[in-house]
Amino acid sequence: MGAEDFGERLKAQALGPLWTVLADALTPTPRPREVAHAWHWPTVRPLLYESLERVSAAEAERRVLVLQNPGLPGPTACTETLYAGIQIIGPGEVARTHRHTPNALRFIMEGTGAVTTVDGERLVMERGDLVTTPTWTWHDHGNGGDEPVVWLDGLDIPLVQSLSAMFFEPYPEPQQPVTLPAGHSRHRYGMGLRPAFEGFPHPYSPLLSYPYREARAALAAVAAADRGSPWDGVRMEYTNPLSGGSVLPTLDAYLQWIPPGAVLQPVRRSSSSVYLGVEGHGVITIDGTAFPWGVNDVVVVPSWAEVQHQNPGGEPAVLFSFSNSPVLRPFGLYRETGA
Ligand code: GTQ
Repeated sequence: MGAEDFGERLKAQALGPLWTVLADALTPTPRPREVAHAWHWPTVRPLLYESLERVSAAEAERRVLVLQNPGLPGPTACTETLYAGIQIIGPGEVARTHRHTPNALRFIMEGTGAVTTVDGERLVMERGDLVTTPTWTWHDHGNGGDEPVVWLDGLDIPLVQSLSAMFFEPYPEPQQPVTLPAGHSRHRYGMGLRPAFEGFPHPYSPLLSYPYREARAALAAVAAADRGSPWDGVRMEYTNPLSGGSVLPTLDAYLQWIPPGAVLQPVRRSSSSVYLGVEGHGVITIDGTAFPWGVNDVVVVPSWAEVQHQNPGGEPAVLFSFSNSPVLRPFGLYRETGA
């Protein structure tokens, strides 16, 4: 009996020969199915505003255009582990309260007057602010202003799905009550102090909002004094003030300054990342393909792709980004070249 027959008899017993698949399983370097891709704001924006007319926030639960990676089959995958979407909420609308095991972060792209409430604390959302809704926290969004508000959502949905750890729960009311004073988490954890009378038992940052006014001022001040890294320029990480680690257990977030005229060095990382243009414009070259970006453009960088940043303009370029590196680091799976 031949090898073919042996293969069939193995298959019938839910067995398989490793020697025929080993080279595809244990590859020398990562082979992500996600591909590099850019979503340009002038293209996305009219479609997003069209969705405002086509579906209500109440019908949609969340009115979001998902950034679907062309290389991945799933409807909610930007990389094998990361989800990204652009959410719009109209004046007077509420995106009702729910909670889920995926962690979420939001970076406000345009509009003013929206708020997110997280476990009883109301957080204002202004352009450039980073607001987190960590795992299993109740959260709802509202827009009390008179214009639509738009933000980038970053979540770990594909990771949580692959681990079969998805849980979701709706809140009994559209909006949860605001039970905490304005500035609650900021006063407790955002002033270089922490409450000495209580611990914080969660695996995420107790700070839920990182205002752009402050982050931008810090970035500009550091960039005035330092060139930063050869690969990233002045890249500052949003941190958990209790641990110094990432803002969310599975997601880290950065604000990055690339000076006028800069051509940075190429780097590969075993994390995958999503970038958002915040100020100015630049070019991210990914495995030899140039992706020019402007304000509110989104660029996805696959795992182990070679990335190079340039700022051909005369103004500083500012990028927001998030990645899955916190999931890799504790297990010795994070690698980067050049470091
Ligand atoms: O705002 O809670 O883009 O639950 C995807 C899932 C946003 C949200 C998304 C969500 C949310």
